[in-house]
Amino acid sequence: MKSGWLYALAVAVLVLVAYGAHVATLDARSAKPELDLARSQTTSGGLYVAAIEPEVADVKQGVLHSWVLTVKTADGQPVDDARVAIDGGMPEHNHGLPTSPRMTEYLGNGRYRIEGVKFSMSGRWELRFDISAAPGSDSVTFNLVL
Ligand SMILES: [Cu+2]
Repeated sequence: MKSGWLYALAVAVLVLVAYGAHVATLDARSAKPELDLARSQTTSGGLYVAAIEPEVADVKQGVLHSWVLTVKTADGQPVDDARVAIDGGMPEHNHGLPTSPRMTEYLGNGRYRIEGVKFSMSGRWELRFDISAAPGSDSVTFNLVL
């Protein structure tokens, strides 16, 4: 009698383990790579560390707003005299930005004002910055979810 219970318990455990493995496999198959929403990123070539911050407390859909892009070298020195080009869009929808944001002002200490940003719909947006300064040209892409 006792061994019957042990047997039943062993079967139950095996079923649970098998089910868990099955679910884990399904999860691994359907899981997208974790979306990196960090507002500070190293540029793709490693030349700079760039950070973005909106100048408004709340980034709303359909409203023009400006951001501050901070550019530092990999060892933390502020980068001035950079040329900055902005691009972006919604990768899942195959469309770009509804406006043409521009860097309009150098604020000092590696900080650049980016004006004319607008997100016209909810979902995942990419904001890409091409940065050219004395150390070289490099780019960085940020993900934003609205
Ligand atoms: Cu879209």
